[in-house]
Parts: sequence; C-alpha cells; structure tokens
Amino acid sequence: MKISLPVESILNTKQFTFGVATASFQIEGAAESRLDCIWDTFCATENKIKDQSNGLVACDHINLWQQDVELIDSLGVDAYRFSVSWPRVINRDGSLNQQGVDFYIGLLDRLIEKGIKPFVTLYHWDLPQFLEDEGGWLNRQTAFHFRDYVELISQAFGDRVYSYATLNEPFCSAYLGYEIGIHAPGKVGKQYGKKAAHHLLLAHGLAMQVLRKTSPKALNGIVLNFSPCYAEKDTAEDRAAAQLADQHFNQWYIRPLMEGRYPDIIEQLPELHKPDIEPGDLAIIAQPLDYIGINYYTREVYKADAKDGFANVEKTIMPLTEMGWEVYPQGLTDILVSLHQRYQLPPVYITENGAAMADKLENGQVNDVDRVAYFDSHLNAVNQAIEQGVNIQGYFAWSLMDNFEWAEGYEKRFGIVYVDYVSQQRTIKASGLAYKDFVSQRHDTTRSTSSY
Ligand code: IFM
Repeated sequence: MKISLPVESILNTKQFTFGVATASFQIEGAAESRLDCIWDTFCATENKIKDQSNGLVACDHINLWQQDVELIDSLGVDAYRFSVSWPRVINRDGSLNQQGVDFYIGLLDRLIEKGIKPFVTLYHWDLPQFLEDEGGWLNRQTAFHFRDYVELISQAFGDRVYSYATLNEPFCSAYLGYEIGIHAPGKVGKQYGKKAAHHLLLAHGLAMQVLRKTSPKALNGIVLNFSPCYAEKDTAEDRAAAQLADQHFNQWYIRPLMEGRYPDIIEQLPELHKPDIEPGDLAIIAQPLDYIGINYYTREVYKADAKDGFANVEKTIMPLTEMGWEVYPQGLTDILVSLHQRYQLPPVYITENGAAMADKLENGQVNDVDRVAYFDSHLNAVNQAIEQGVNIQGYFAWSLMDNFEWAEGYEKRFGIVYVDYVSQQRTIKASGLAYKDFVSQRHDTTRSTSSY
C-alpha cells in the first residue's frame, strides 16, 4: 500500500511543505522540571482520563529529543510542528525559566542544522495551573499574560523559528474545556464556552501584534480545527440544523479572525452565554495573518432538534477510526473549498490530519494499512481542493509518534511511529514508511540546509 497522487499534483513537488506534528504535553514528560498545568490537575482528578494516565513521562521526549530529531530527519520531511509548553518556559512571576527555554533553543538549533523548518505552536492547551487558579480563559487577564509570554519567548528564540501559530484549536480549549468539560480544566456550562473562546481569540490577536515586532520574518498565524457539518436528511429542517451547528463550532472561530465579527447567531444567544466583548477587541482579533492552519479529522452530521436547534447524529457509516470518527476525505475538500469561497483566506497549511487505528507491533513491525489508506485519501482530498483554487502550501501528519491522547490517555494511537511506553522504543509503522517514500520521491527542489 502506497500514497499516490496524480503526477501533475503540486504535492509531488518540493514546493509543497510536508511535515509531522506533535504537542508538548502529549510527548514531553519531565513534568517535575516545569510548573503544573491544567492537564496535570485534570489527570489527577478521578475518572477524567480513560486509562487513568497522565503526562508525567509521556514519550519522554525531554530526554529523548535528540533521537527524535534523528527520527524526523530519517522520514525526509521538510518541517516539524511542535508546541512550546508555557509552564516549562516561565516562572510563577512571569519571567523566563532559562532551563526550559534552553531545551527549545537546543531543539530549534538541531532542526535548523538538519534543514527541517520549525513550526512552533505557542499554546497547545497546557495553561499554567496558577493562571487557571485566577480564572483561566474565563479571566480576560489571561489573554494579556499570554501576550507577555509570547513576547519573552519569541525574543529568546530570535530568528530560529520558521513559523509561529499562536493557538492550536481554540474551539477545543473553549468548548471541550469550558463548556462540556471533557478536557481540562473541566468546567461545564453554556455560560462559559463563548466567554473562554473570546479571551482565547483576544490572546491570539494580542500575540499577533507582538510577533509582528519580534519575529517579522516568520510566518505568523493560528491553527483552527474544522469538522464540516452535514444535514442528516435533505430537508429544510436538517439543513438549518447543520448550518446552526456550523455557526457555533466552525464559523465562531474563523469569522472574527477574517471579518472582525462573530456569526450573526450572537444576537440570539441568551445574555448569559454571550462573550464579554470590550470596544476594540474585534479589531485586535482580526489581525492580518501570514497563514491559517487547518486541522481536519472527520465530519459531523446533524438533524433538527427542538431543544437546541441541532442534534448530533450517531456514526453508523463505516469505516470508523478507533476514535469512532468516520473516515470522510470528501469533508476535507468540502471545508477547504467552502472556507475559500466564504473568506479571503491567507495561504493555508493543513497543520493536522491523521487517524487512530488499532495498531499491533508484531515481529518488530506495525502494518497499519488502514492509516496508509487514510493518508492517501486525505492527501488526494487536499489535491482536489488545490485544483478548485484553494492556496494550500503544506501538510502535517498527526502525529509523528503515538502519544498522550488527552481524555483517551495512551489507548488511542495516532502516530506514524509506534511507541512502546515501557521501553520508550520507537518503531516506524508502515504508514511512516509510506509517508517517507512519498515525500522522498518529490521532485523540483531539494531540502535546503541554508538559513531562511
Ligand atoms: O491529539 C490531538 C491534538 O492534540 C489536537 N488535534 C486533534 C488530535 C487528535 O485528537
């Protein structure tokens, strides 16, 4: 099983960036050498994580990072997307923790030496616990603390970073973390979700203003996740339900960035559910972006519902991944094309795409053919979107290696590299080999080791 794209596809050239992605809390471990974050607290709370695990060791990347960089290099990819752990690089008083900063500088320098472009996410969900104790993302001040952290860390990194993303998937931080409570910090209530979302978006805008000054040469942007919304039946009621869900879960995050306003449904929200918007906030949020990162895994299907206006339809269409998510590559083309038609998008990077599968390590090999098929169909979906006019510049496989899958613990494996959590042995899966073969056969330009 191989990954194969039409011969003329830009994805077959080295003009298109291919990478692998991870996030700090999911791989780093070494929790004792940083401040606590909301995920440490969440993991320590009973019944929040399926296998009762935590991020104390994870993939031990803090100790094994040099071999992990060798691994990334061996895959032949152009770029590595990782996140900085905010609680690892700052002290309680907001000053920099030099030991934490040095870890990332070492990593950045090694990547640059290898000619691998560093794509750095500044917030991938690990909010310092002391800030949560002051209200977390429900407290407007957290946005300003984020701005200050971004200023210090981007100055410390100098010109080493190829691309910054301010936030990863603010929908997940706000909705999963502060509205339905299945992610840290586990708050539940419709009065919280959109307030948290607004402060996250404000944090993004403030950080963009900083990055323009501290890192003017980097590609600066944000990463959003999208699950395109489809109607169960082709009826006016179900179509309206799908559109409403889309406003809440997708457009709520992108429209303020692109147009400086929230979707019109804001007018119908009960006062209590509305975000606390101060004059000037939306102009800060709508800073110009050098790129937008789009994460895609699956679609959602909705039907009309008397109580909330829409209700999620349970997945019955096969195949499903181990997460219970439908494999639906057409959804990736659809969301890219519809966003392109609706907004003046900056260049797009697919910053995450991948699948959890029931991997088995047998005789030193993982034959994850279903994941190879997933990458093949989704890369072809990206190609389709490009053919329909979307300016897509790169693609990152989620994930470089199996890791801590949040509330699912270590039971769900997304890696193209298998991790044995007892020995910390890494084994490249068939999907990793297929990805490597695909990226290595591209033509036109060569991976450069020169500075950018
Ligand atoms: O593992 C996560 C990642 O941290 C954010 N995007 C979705 C992935 C799979 O659930």
